[in-house]
Amino acid sequence: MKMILRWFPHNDDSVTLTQIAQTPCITGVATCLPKIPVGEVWPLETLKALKEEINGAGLEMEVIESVNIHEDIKKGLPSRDEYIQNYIDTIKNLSETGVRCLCYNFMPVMDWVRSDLAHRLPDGSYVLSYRHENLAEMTPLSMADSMLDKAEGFSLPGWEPDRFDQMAADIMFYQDVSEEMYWDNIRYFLEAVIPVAEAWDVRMAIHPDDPPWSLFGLPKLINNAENIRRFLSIYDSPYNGLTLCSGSLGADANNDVAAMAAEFANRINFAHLRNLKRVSTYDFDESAHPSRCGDLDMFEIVKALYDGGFDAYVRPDHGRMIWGEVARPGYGLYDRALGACYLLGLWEAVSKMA
Ligand code: DNO
Repeated sequence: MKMILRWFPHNDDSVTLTQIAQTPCITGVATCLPKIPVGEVWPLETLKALKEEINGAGLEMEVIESVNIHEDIKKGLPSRDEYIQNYIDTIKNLSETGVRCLCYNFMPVMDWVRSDLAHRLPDGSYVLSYRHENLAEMTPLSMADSMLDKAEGFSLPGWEPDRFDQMAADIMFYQDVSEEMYWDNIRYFLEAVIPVAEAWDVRMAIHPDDPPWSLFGLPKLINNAENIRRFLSIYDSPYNGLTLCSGSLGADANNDVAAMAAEFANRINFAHLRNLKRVSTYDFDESAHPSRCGDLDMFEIVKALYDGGFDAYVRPDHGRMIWGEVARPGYGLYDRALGACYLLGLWEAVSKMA
């Protein structure tokens, strides 16, 4: 198991590589090139320069989060072949730079969603929170505005401004896309891309839908054990794997995240481990990582991974904003560093108990 932290390049992060390297037992970062428009090939030279910078700080660049998928691929349009070819070329460039794991998602139109990126808890810390009714009342544009409004001037992964103009039209488009049609589009992508990932030794790791239920009538498919089973069986290869995101899946109380960790352990190529507190069926606040701070039993999840033979990348996920830190929501240093140490402690405990 390798413990890593997410980091954004090109002066778009309040956290430095040196700070990450000084955090105990962190071996590398999960990073990205957010300025490259979705659908274009990630250039080898840019990747090499990024790797050099990261390696220079004593850290590895083995994980990319994320290469986003062009909407035409998700929509199943004829132009998808061109974008799939670009995705394939990007995978080859990533491989040549030493990347071994690629986290991505297949969420239509928008990536993760929250109604408040700075929800104040009684202890004065700030967390990401989700209130379903507040979101249902918003338009996609007002939602994007409210997300960016609290981003402290940093870019928000998955909320790149170049998506905004198209959002309303894209949402309309998907009203006629059935879940089975969307499964077909996923299959088409996997059948083209996974053989290349195998040949170039880059393990793909699909991120679950966050939240794991539908909003604006959009298809959401990577959201529970049954659908993940189906997804993994579409292309039965360790290179067609999962990012087990405990916080995304765990927002739905029907999802037993530890059971999923146990069942899918040998197909989990990346784990995002964080906790949350459910407020009602479709409402939740993110929380500090330890089990007693939220509704998820982090010990059971880590134990299930360990017992299942999991041997890939883990990162703490969104942290709270604490100790007066100003950072991209969810991605400050302090609470994620606390989370990493806690998760490393759990891992050491379960491995010594085994
Ligand atoms: C949010 C992240 C997501 C994730 C993508 C993966 O903070 O977990 O943006 O990186 O969904 O493609």
